[in-house]
Amino acid sequence: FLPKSNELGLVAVGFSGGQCKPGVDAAPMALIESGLVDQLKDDLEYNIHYDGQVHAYGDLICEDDPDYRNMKKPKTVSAVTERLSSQIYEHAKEGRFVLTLGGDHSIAVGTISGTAKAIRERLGREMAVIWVDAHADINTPETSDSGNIHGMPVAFLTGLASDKPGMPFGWLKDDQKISTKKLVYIGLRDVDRGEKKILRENGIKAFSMHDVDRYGIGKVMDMALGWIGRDTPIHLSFDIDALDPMWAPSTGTAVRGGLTLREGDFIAECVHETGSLVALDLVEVNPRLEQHGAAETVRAGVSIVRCALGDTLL
Ligand code: B3U
Ligand code: MN
Ligand code: MN
Repeated sequence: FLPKSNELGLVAVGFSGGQCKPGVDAAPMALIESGLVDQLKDDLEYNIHYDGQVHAYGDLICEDDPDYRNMKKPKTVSAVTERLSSQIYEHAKEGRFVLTLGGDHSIAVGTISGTAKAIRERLGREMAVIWVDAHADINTPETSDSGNIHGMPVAFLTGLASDKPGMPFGWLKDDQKISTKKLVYIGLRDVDRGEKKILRENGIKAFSMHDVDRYGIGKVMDMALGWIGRDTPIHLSFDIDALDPMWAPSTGTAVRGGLTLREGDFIAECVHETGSLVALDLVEVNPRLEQHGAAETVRAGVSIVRCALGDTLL
């Protein structure tokens, strides 16, 4: 149902305002400098549409940005994700695959809203999201302990949290949102109490590390893709902290007991094989946090992106 295309829109998002640790904004440059874009062009033969910049959205960073509903930097994160949403939409409506290099995970409010709207218009379908992460990122402003918006994007994208027009995130319209029924998590192991309640009460499909241990990643992927159903466009949002810190130590909130690099790559490979992948976010790589682990974390990120874009072992 998706015509095969090698057109790829790339958006580099140097934004860290959804959490408190600087450095995650340096990830897109680190990923590009390690040869990611050249590999996509030369090895995987993508025709890349890229404006050549890492967007920092300096004009949208708001100095006077007090907490609102317990959210930190609400105006800034809202304005940046709204702008990003239209950048992503412009690529997706041309039928391009959209690759976003973050940045912290708050940027998914922009990326997923952009693709969800374009896919609705272009294919008349509702898009599914596979969220690979140690965390569920589904806190509402009221359930969040930290107030960091990178822990809330899924709540806004599913409509479990919302703002009135004119308020932060009031710009998000229904045609930019996704259904809780078309959302699947993989890799969870650090989920807040309020988030567990939200997952339970909304019947959201989630495969924790316990499930990966019990069934193995092969069966987990069969079940995850089975839940979504064939011929459903998929947006993959990959938080590098889903991987165990052994493979990806340089990230803001590393949690032990995570996926191996091969399990992460396997998830990306399986989603590619469906032929239904329309967009990928790679987020939360922070090359400033670890002296030695940074290069390894960047390498893990490059590997995930390559696998999701069709690189094969043989
Ligand atoms: N659930 C916590 C912690 C967290 C979420 N995402 C990350 N950390 N990376 C929160 O702040 O909402
Ligand atoms: Mn995340
Ligand atoms: Mn995370």
